[in-house]
Amino acid sequence: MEKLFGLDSLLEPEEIEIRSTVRKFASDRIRPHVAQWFEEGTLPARDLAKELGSLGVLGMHLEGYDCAGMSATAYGLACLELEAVDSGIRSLVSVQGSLAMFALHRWGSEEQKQTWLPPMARGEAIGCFGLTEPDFGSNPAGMRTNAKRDGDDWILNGTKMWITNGSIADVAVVWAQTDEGIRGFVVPTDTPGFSAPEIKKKVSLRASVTSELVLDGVRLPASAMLPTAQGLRGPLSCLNEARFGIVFGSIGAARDCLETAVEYSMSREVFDKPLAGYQLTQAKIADMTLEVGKGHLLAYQLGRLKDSGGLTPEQVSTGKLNNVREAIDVARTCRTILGANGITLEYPVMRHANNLESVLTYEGTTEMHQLTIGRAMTGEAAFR
Ligand code: TGC
Ligand code: FAD
Repeated sequence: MEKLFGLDSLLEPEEIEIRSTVRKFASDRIRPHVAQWFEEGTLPARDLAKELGSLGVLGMHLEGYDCAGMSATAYGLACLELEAVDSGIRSLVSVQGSLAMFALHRWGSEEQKQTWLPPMARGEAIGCFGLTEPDFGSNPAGMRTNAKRDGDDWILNGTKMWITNGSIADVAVVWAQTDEGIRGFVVPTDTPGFSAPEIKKKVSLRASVTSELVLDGVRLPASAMLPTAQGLRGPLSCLNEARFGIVFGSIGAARDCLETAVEYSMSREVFDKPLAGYQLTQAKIADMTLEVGKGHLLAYQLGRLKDSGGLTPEQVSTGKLNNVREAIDVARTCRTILGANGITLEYPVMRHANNLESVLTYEGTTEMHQLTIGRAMTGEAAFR
């Protein structure tokens, strides 16, 4: 990849160093165990969160409150290296840093920030982000979860669905309808009336905790509301952050599949010579190399735009749509190169392919990003 695209020439030495540190952590600490976690449908999330906190990747691109204050590009590279091992690990980091911590950092009161951000940056407290509901995923504007005033307090009722980190979270950022439109609430998960049953039987993102959030008369003080977020703009601004991480992360998963398939093709003999020596195999490898290289270039360009403060939601949609769609295509093609071995957890390829099915859906489906790009190109909103 490097010899064809010269990608490192686009990075600062400090960014390359951060990438190496995260790559080493992911290879030493996560890769040896992740297939087993995936098979068992478990994740030692509490321990991992503390280690990821020590590494400095939780809320890595946020300033102050014990966050590392790194560039957006450096944060993207960390996501890339984590997702090269498993999308579930990148999800843990995305939801913590880009959704829950970003929501508090961007929209929270000083008290909310002081209470939650430092322990979250250290991985001592885990956060989740409740936007999606059973009947409202792509269209969160229709959400039914509501918050009603009772004196100075708020009472929350409703159900959130498909919430990453839900059952292990110490704090949930929950979005709800109020008389003033959609508002965000900071909900300590030990509040009476809050529960988070885990969703089982997943065949994708198995090394990740996914939960329902049930809010049954959850009473919160007035200070629990995020004071400056009003309307859908609040949660959607957080999605931009997490989608940005996915632009990089998905290409990490694709790179891992491609490296695995190239290595396998060189050692696997078919019809008396290595699989790598056949033109059909090389055509697959060449085409995938182009997509993985172009995906890196797109991610780096969006990183630079974000670092200069000029990244638009439409540009994030462009990266999320392209890189996830190409990554899943690469994963499936790599699976063909591995033959039957490709369907096992001995190799990471089908695990990545299955994970990428979730990544294709969450943080805005392919169709939502097509519609966003369509609107940017034509001026016509075709969501409804
Ligand atoms: P629309 O009328 O377009 O906009 C409403 C208000 O929001 C503003 N806005 C944005 N602001 C910041 N960033 C964005 N990307 C924004 N998009 C829109 C907009 O300017 C407006 O503001 P204002 O002040 O004028 O009110 O809203 P709509 O109802 O038509 O919806 C648009 C649509 C479909 C694009 C949006 O609803 C959408 O993105 N839907 C997809 C939902 C989604 O992605 N959910 C993700 C849930 S979280 C998750 O999946 C986590 S997975 C984590 C992991 O494990 O990694
Ligand atoms: P739907 O909205 O029902 O969509 C179904 C299909 O219809 C899709 O193909 C969609 O693109 C298509 N569609 C919808 N509207 C249109 C239209 N107007 N035109 C054409 N096609 C359309 N959410 C959170 O809030 N927090 C989390 O932490 C979180 N983590 C997740 C983790 C996992 C593993 C998964 C799988 C999901 C997670 N989600 C989370 C939820 C995720 O964001 C939603 O699943 C996603 O937004 C899609 O919503 P939906 O599943 O309800 O699909």
